[in-house]
Amino acid sequence: MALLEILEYPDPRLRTVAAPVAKVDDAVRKLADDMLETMYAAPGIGLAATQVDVHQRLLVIDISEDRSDPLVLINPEIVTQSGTVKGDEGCLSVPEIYEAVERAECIRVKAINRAGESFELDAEGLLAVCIQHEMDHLEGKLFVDYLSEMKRQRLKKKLAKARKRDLGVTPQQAL
Ligand code: GNR
Ligand code: NI
Repeated sequence: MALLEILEYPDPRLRTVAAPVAKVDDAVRKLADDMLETMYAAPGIGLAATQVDVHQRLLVIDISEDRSDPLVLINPEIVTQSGTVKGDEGCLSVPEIYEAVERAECIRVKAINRAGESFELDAEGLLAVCIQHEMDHLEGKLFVDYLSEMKRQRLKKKLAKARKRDLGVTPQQAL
């Protein structure tokens, strides 16, 4: 297993639209395992292949308290959806930012599992939100895209400052 590097906003590679996985082979299973390890280490409750610069339609999720329920969704598609909910979201590619986003409340998703078998899953609550968040990544979309232009500009500045701070440079010096 291996830890993968997570791309951070505004990296243009996060805007790539992922291609369907043609065949679930050992390379795809290894990618899923590495993504799970990366997600657990981050820590996060979900991770899309796009975030580790692999542009294939694969995502991993584990919303369980004790991190014992890994889910691998390959070529996921929303079959039906209903209701709306608005809740705060965060993203490993947009560190330290949390904002409210509106999502479908209940979804039915069709996907392929790590054995290459097709399955359907009914989701609501945090799981439904997380699946929609991850599927957006596969379309090159980020939760900050749902915010107003003003909020997004403010957030970009905040992220740039945080990055300079993490490099040990004060914003004043960085000018
Ligand atoms: O770890 C994560 N937490 C989270 C919280 C609320 C809504 C969505 C998420 S997904 C996020 C991990 C991530 O960035 N996945 O792409
Ligand atoms: Ni994310």
